[in-house]
Amino acid sequence: MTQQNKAAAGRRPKAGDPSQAKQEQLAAFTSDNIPQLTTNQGLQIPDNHNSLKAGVRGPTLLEDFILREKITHFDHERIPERVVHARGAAAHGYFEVYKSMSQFTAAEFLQDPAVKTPVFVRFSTVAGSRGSADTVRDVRGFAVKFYTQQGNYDLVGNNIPVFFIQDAMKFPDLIHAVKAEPHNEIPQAASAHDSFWDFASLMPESTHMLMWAMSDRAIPRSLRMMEGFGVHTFRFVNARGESHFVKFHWKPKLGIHGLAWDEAQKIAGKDPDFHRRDLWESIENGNFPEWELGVQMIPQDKEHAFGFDLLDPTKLVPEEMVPVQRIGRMVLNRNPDNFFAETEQVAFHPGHVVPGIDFSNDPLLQGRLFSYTDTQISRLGGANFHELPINKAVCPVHNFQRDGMHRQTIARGQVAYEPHSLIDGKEFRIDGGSAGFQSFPEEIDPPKVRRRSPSFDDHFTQARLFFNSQSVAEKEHIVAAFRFELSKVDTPGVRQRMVDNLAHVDEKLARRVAEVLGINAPDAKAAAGRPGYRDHRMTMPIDESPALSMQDTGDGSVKTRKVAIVVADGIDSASLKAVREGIEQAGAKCMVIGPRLGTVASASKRQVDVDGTFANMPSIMFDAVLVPAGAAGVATLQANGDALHFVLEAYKHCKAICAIGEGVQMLSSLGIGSDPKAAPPGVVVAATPVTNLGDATAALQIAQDFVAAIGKHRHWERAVDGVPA
Ligand code: HDE
Repeated sequence: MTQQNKAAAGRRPKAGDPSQAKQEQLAAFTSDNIPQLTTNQGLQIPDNHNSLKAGVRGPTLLEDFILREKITHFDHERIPERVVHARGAAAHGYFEVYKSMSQFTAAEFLQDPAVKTPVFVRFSTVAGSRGSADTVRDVRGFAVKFYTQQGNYDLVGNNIPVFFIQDAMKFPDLIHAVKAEPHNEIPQAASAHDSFWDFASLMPESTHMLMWAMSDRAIPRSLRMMEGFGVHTFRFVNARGESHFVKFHWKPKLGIHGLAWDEAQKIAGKDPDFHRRDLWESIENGNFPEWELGVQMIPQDKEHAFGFDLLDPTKLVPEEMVPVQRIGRMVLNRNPDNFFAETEQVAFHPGHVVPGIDFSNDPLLQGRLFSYTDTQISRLGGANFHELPINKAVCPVHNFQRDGMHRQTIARGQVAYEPHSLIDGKEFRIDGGSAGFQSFPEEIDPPKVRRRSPSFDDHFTQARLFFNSQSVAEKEHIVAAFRFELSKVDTPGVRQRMVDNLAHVDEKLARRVAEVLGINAPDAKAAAGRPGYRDHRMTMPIDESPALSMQDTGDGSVKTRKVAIVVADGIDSASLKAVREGIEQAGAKCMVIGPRLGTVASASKRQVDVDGTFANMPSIMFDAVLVPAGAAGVATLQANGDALHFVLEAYKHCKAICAIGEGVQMLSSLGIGSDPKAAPPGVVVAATPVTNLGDATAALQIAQDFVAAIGKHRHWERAVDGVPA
């Protein structure tokens, strides 16, 4: 680790010590030296409650410079929100490489496993405004800023590996179509409206990305449980100037998991901060989210070996064709101290690269290289946004750029130009040798054209590959998502055009989507006759790519999963104890949910603390539900509509459910199969209260079965169409 890196890492508060900032604040306020309120000039303020008036009942005086300063500052507190990715949450952490990548890249932060490079990561939704809900159906931004000794490197990616469009020229159109419609600003943070599907149906190149956006990838269970992708093809360049094309991946340790769509919509109302709260709390609790950085590397001379174009951002490189090598890991271990100063003011840019990482000619990436600095200038108020603490490089920065709004640096001396000789009489030179960033000297000598490469003309093969690679349940969710979205489109012609396009992905998919939309059966030929349609089919050597499915990802761990224990007066608390312990030992968090806050009295007159109510902590806040034993308690629960809804809704959302003793009757009364030998997938039934089993091993077994069921995330194979929750 270099000295500077050590210093940078050392400056940061101890990882996982959430109380540090609070303690510092508390210390300041409890010492004898309580900080005085002052104006921004440092003038002590004697009274922060009353403005200066002509008499106690008289008008406020313009003279009140203290009031004026305070109100003026308040009036200017807001800055423009990001034009896309406005809603986000972020965290600090570090990245470390497993072994030197010098064979492929000269990037210094990818050389030494002993170096911990500080990172700041911002996750976001794309379409919604800053105050919109977290769990909407949308792509998630996954932007990582590495504070390296060679300058800041930003990997500004998404949780979906392809994009809607192939050329930056279409980006403003895409965003205008997907954001709320301009005449009435409806709907907020949703793609389910006419203008988005109008555009998408007229841009068949978006079909592959639409398949991903309609999958559960677009409604993640947690920001900690999603993949990240650099999307474009980049280059690694080593010290000898040799280049490999590279695709970047972030692989989450916890696997890739989604919500149920009904659940996602309900959470958007009940807890719009669901994802940012989850990220914040897991870091506060020391459960640091972790990803591995993966790369797919393709030698320069294999550029044309794939049947699709590596420069086309609507295509991915299947992992079965080029394996992902995991080269390092990233851990997020510190929450920001101040949302505005860090999460809001952070300025990412795909053009923030370091020596050894370079661009490809992907026309979408090329456009991005312009956009990001440009947008920061209006969003952050000028050209000096790189001086904000969160954006500042940790290595020395030296150039002759000067002045501008809010300049922090005080540049000294007479010389603000280059070349120069006035400083010490010698000529100042920039090292023109091999040091610093060198663009890969790709040979280019083409004519100027405003055209799309014909190698970008296949719009459906990879959409089909994605669909073919999904599990049965995942396919069902995609059908349901298309149905939902298109049913929100008022214009039948748009619905028709979209299903006609889908017929080129999968005939059955298109037919099933069309069935509920009050339109004609999909017409592949009609789609093929429309402008924008291209189907220059490329040969893919594979029909399926298992790596594209979310099923069975992660290590089955239940760490940080949330389990609700439903209670009422008369519950058998003893029956709970061993099972609860087993769940908590496995790393899940249990919360007791009842009809009211405070306590309920167990059958043996013990007071059981209640953490939340059926109303304020509904089942959608949990991954699993435990119904304990106790005849009186279960009878009370069965008479409570909210409690019944709680369990049934969790069942409908395919969550793990465990019932013990009389709790099993509650399942039966809800129509949930409760025969221990033939319980539905993910339902663990112990007809005898654990306490009566007289055997700790039996309790342990129930806990283990329940933990295993929670570890599978959701039991999507469960038949729940008829469940009325
Ligand atoms: Fe962005 N994008 N983008 N984008 N993007 C922005 O920059 C843009 C694209 C992505 O957490 C903006 O600072 C253009 C692809 C993320 O702060 C803006 C094009 C991918 C974030 C912008 C694209 C992304 C942004 C808005 C097509 C995945 C949030 C605010 C040529 C690889 C970063 C800002 C954060 C943000 C422009 C396409 C990812 C306007 C012109 C493809 C994760 O500059």
